Formats: sequence, structure tokens, C-alpha cells
Amino acid sequence: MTKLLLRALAGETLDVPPIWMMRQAGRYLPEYRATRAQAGDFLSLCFNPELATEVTLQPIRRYGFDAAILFADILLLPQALGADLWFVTGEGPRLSTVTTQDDFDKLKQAGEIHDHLAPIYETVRRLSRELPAETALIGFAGAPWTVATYMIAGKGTKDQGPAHALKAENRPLFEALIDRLTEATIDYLSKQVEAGAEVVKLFDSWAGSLKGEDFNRYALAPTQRIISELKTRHPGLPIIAFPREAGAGYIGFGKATGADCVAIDNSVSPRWAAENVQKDGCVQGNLAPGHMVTGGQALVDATREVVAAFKNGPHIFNLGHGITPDADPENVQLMIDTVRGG
Ligand code: 1CP
Repeated sequence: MTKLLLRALAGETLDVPPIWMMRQAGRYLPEYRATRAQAGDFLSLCFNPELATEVTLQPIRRYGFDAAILFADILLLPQALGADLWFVTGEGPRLSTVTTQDDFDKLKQAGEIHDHLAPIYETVRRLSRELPAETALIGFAGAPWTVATYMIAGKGTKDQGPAHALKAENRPLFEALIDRLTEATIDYLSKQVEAGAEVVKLFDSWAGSLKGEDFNRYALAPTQRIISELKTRHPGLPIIAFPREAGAGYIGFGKATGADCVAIDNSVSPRWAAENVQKDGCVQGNLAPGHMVTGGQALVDATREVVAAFKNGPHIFNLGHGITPDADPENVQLMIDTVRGG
């Protein structure tokens, strides 16, 4: 097993950590903008295996990252379950909402998603043929809570208010939605693995808004169920969990869920994460994405700080969240050179 990413996920402490970047195929890259224009719009790009493969490979060609992440979106799963999905330019995603039993009853069963998602599996198959031998292929899905927040609100929200409201007002319906998403996510990720994904990552971008027992029930428990079922179906499959902004909830999250690696956002210090999270196994993170915009000596210093904090245990170097469209591609190169060159 030579791929650096897989070695770190297996618990090995490496001299130089493997590197990849959330949203590494994205609007900060001119070649991405060109291919997206060719596709017409974002969803057409996601469902075009040839072009989705191309944009996944672009950052690998340019930077030689240690991992490629399938180009897709967490909101394709609700669409496969029957929700309408569209993107409003300059604003973001819009979905038909699920707030009543009637809305829920119209959703498809978990096993019925695959016809819609077939082009995504085809992209994974192409990538597993075309990637360089040293580059690992990561598949992904949103975690049930995060996907539910978009399905309930019909869009992205600052505080996930509509999802918290449904949870308070109609808990059986809310829990039925979480269960349906949990089952569908298992089937979706399982197909990605069959198509060639070597690692899967669960993005729980809004985990931080779940407090106390809600965090255990709706972030931790569904993640644990997905991981346990995936590992039964695919023994040895490495899994990264990202309960973003979990704070103290990061402590013990890997052990409790069975995740091989816990991805850390940049609201916690790398030193804290090394002491409290990396002591249990591999961690991923956590340079602030803003450095990809501002660059300079501050980028170099912060990158060195992340590398130094995690150097005594298994670590995958990444940002604490996705790179933003205003980032400078040269700053990404400076980050990589700093990680690899000291
Ligand atoms: O080209 C464009 O204008 C579309 C921008 C874009 C991109 C590049 C969206 C819309 N999605 C994606 C791709 C994407 N999304 C990937 C591809 C792989 C990669 O390079 O990393 C991944 C892993 C995601 C995951 C995703 N989508 C998350 C979880 C991670 C995170 O950022 O917290 C979430 C919350 C989404 C929803 C989504 N999709 C797109 C946008 C703008 C959003 C956020 C909407 C909001 O909350 O307001």
C-alpha cells in the first residue's frame, strides 16, 4: 500500500503528510470555470461523467495532490430521492421542501436512488481508471443532518432554523427523514465504493448547530450507523468523518463512530486538536481557507504551525473548510511547497 493518503488513514505517522483540499475543483481555478461554462451550469457538470472527470483531475494535474475527490454535490442525493433541485446564480441551491408527512410520503425509498445517480457512479469508474497510481480517490456524501437542513429549509440557512423547528414540532417526521437519509447514504456510498472510490468522507457541515443530546442523536448516531454498515459491506474501507464546528464534540468522535479519521475545521487550534483528537487516531485539517486569499508570510507561518502540531501522529493536511472562489491559485502552490519543503 503505497498511496500516502491510505497510509495515513491506516494510522501511520509520515514525515510529510498527504495533502488535498476541500473544494479543490472549484471556481478559483480558471480551467474549472472554462469547463463549467462548457457544461452550461453546475448540475449539468455534475451529471456529465466526461466533464466531471475532467474537473476532478484539473487540480491533480496542476498541483499533484495526494487525493482526488469526486466532483459532485451533497444535494444530488435529495434530488435522487425526488426533491426538485436548482441553483440560483449568486445565491446558491434551492430545493422543494419537506416539512409535512405528505411531503415525506412522496420521497423515494433508499434503494430507488440509483438510476438517477448512475452518471455519478460512471464518473467514479472513469476516475479510478484515469488517476495517477499514487493518487487516492475519495467518494463522499453529506451526513443526514446536514442534508436534512437543506431539504427542510429548501435552501442554505445561517442557523438551520427550519430544521431545528421541525425537530421541535414534529420529531417523528424529522426522525423519519433522518432515517431515510441514513439508509440512502449507505446505499449511495456503497455504490461509489463498488465503482472504485477507495475512501469515503461524510460532510456534516452543520453538525455544530446540534447541541447536547441532539448532537449524539442526529450527528453521531447516524454517522456511526452509516460507518458500521459500510464497513460490513466493504471490510477495510477507510472513512473520514467531518462533524464541522463540533468543538468539544470532536473529542471521542472517531472512537464512537468508527471513523478512521476525523476532519477538523479551523475554529479550533491545531495544538488543541492534536492533544484531544489525534491522540485517538488520524486527523485531517485544518488551515484557515482565508490564507488561500491573503497568502504571504502569514500563510507560510500558519501552514508550518498546522504541520508541526500534528507531526507526531497520523495526519492528512487540508484546509478547515472549502477553498473560496476568490482564492489565488499561487497561494495553493505556496501552501503545498511549505508542507512538502518545510
Ligand atoms: O461552480 C459553482 O458555482 C458551484 C459551486 C459548488 C461546487 C464547486 C457547489 C454548489 N458544489 C460544489 C462541489 C462540491 N460540493 C464538492 C466537490 C468536491 C470538492 O472539490 O470538494 C463537495 C465535496 C461539495 C460538498 C457540499 N455541497 C457541502 C459540504 C461541504 C461544505 O462546503 O460545507 C455543502 C454544504 C454543499 C451544498 C452546496 N453546494 C453548492 C453550494 C454553494 C453549497 C452551499 C450552499 C449554502 O449552504 O448556502
